Amino acid sequence: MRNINNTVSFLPHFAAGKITQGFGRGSKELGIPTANFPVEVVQNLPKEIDIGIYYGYASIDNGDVHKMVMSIGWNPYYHNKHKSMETHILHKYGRDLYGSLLKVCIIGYLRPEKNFDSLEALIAAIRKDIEDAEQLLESPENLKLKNHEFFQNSDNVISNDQNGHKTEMNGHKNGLCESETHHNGTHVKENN
Ligand code: ADP
Ligand code: RBF
Ligand code: MG
Repeated sequence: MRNINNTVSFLPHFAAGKITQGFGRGSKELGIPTANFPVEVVQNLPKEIDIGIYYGYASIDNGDVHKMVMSIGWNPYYHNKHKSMETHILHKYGRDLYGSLLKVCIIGYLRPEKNFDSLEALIAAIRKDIEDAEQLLESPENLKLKNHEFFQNSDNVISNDQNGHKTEMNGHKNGLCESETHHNGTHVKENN
């Protein structure tokens, strides 16, 4: 049984890693490029954060912070075998970003991941996610996270969010960032 309330209590969640190659379907087939995190970052996601579609903010190589939508899951439409975290940044870069450092702050849950009868239906659903995210990310409470120190620091980052989660990032190892999440005093060690 899904418990989205539990997921939401683990947000916002901060994650970072170098962008890896996905299946090349995002931009070609859908017109919506999605930057993929390495498997290690996916494995570091607290298990309480359920699969589904999320919104938040993202930056590339510590540059400007933009709105984003993210799919966490198995892409049932494509029958993927591996769980993925795919970020579509609401900004036109006009170039490939493979190997760049992607930082995300996952703020809220939009909807469960679904299967669709057609590619058109999947694209329409993602367009609606983007519209919803555009609006939600204008709220003063969410805009505070756009200016979070997580996005401002270029190396060691220790951040505490309003739910008492603490994310420590100790530089980059093999292109990845170490991260630890502390939740209500419980120490959750995540392996890299
Ligand atoms: P892949 O299957 O390799 O992830 P996609 O077709 O999904 O390929 O395209 C994603 C790639 O497009 C990203 O890895 C990044 O290099 C590039 N890209 C350019 N603009 C964006 C953007 N606004 N959001 C996400 N990725 C982008
Ligand atoms: N894939 C699905 O199979 N079902 C979904 O409901 C779904 N929703 C998505 C929502 C967003 C905002 C994004 C960025 C992607 C979503 N995807 C979904 C993933 C999509 O299938 C994926 O980006 C492509 O397969 C390219 O890897
Ligand atoms: Mg992709």
